[in-house]
Amino acid sequence: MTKEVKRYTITAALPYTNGPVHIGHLAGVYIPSDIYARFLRSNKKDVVFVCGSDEHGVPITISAKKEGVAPQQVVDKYHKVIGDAFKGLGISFDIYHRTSDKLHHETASSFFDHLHKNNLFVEKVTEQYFDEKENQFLADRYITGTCPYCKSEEAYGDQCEACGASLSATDLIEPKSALSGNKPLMKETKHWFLPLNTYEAWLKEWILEGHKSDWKSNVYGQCKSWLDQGLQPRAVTRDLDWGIPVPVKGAEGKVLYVWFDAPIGYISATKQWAKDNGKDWAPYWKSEDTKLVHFIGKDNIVFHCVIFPSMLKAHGGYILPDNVPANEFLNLEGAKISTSRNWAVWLHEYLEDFSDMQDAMRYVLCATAPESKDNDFTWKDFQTRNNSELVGIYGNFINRVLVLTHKYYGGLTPERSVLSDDDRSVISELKLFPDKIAKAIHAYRFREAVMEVINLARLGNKYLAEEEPWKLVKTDEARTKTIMNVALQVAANLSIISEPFMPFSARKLGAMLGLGQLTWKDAGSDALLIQGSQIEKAELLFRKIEDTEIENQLKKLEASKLNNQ
Ligand code: B3M
Ligand code: ZN
Repeated sequence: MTKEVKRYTITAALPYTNGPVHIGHLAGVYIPSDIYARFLRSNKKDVVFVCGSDEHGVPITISAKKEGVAPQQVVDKYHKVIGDAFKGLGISFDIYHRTSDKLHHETASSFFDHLHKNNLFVEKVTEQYFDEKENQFLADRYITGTCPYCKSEEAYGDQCEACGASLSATDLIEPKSALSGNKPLMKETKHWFLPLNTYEAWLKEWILEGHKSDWKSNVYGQCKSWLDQGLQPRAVTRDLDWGIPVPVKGAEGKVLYVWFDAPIGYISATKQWAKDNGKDWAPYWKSEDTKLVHFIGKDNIVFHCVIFPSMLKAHGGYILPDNVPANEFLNLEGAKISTSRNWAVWLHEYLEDFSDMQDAMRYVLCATAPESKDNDFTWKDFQTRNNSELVGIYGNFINRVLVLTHKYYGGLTPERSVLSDDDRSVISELKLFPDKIAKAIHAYRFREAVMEVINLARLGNKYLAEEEPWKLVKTDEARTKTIMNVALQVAANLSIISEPFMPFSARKLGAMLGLGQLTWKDAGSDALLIQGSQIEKAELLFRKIEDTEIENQLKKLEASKLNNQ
């Protein structure tokens, strides 16, 4: 018996603030999570949608060293760039927090302290790679080498980004320091370990039995291969001077491992949001009638399905994620997106170059999302989908309906008289769309869901093409009015069901139709627009993308390829 859900806590992976976000992040995490949050809000659910900047971790200290500035300056810069870019694309977080914030330090520190005080860590003195020249221990990201699994020469000490394998530094072949380039030596240091092995049996029960049918196969498969290999204790502290100090006497110079503190960032973000909005944060993380969903990319699966749940289980009193619908990777023009090689479409740059086309990117990245396997973004396909689907189908339908309503009736919704069989079949098909889309969204199949929006616009176009009101307007006024009334109801429905996916054009369409704030329960109705209601002048919902605009983008990519050779 499925439990009643009273509220939803939706988390989106916290982007590292050592660079801007790109279309791969959007397709993998931020667009699906935003669609899910907007859809639930449209259904009047109690939702908190949290994200924030992931400001610790070694990549940031590497960027700071490269730029010759303090890590705080690096994170301040990109926290703003990323936060502004998300706003620009309509990613509707209830809060976009940050892990360098005091409240997060307190939250993560007391979380660690609780586990430590209850002896839930294993303390171990181990040998770690140490860079003599830099006189510092090397955290995982400061060690590069060859991946033992896929032989990629750019693997890091904690993870291989090429094949997603989670690594320990000692797994690397021919390790070298990312600071000095020298071969590191081994030196003793004490760290605190989360004994994942003690949670292995429980994780197998909770995931491999409990989520066999509702977690996506790419997620379930990665969890299974991880659990089948057996879990080892995992260090949750590091020898670093940037991060959250380990709250234990004698642990000076050590900080919480970034992947220990970052997921707790979801909790501290919720706390801040609750404080800002006079709410109690606890039910969103502690009540069994809360549905917790983590939106992430596939390289974060082990942290969100194995490590963070083990931390929550160890701590006690927290709920566990109901689902972790991770997406696979998006490639760009046939190559892996790479921050270091600047092979990416950066969100903040897209918003500058296509300032009026937020929904086009939202639509295309949703329609081509790597939901079950890696996918490829090409600028040509982006132009084609925008021009043929958004402009050619959806925009064209809306424009025809509004132009004809103004031409025939001065922009007033005409009355409807006797319905024909065709009218009835359109109206009965219309009623099915909200549930079809809802079902797909609840199953995290956003590609399928957004195609139904286009299918409703297709239905509208087909109806107009078959009924040809322009041929009847002089001879059969009552019939023409009925056709235009039905077509207007289809347009009104599109303003509701498109909102989670394309909020900018949905708002514009709603305003043109003179509709108030409609919600999902209004969708499916064939009486959203009453007779005589004023329809505003038709404005284009979408514009065509010219070949020159695409050529410019491809030139930009080629230039970055040349700069990185
Ligand atoms: N900062 C994102 C990444 O691996 C990582 C997510 C943290 S979510 C708690 O790119
Ligand atoms: Zn690898």
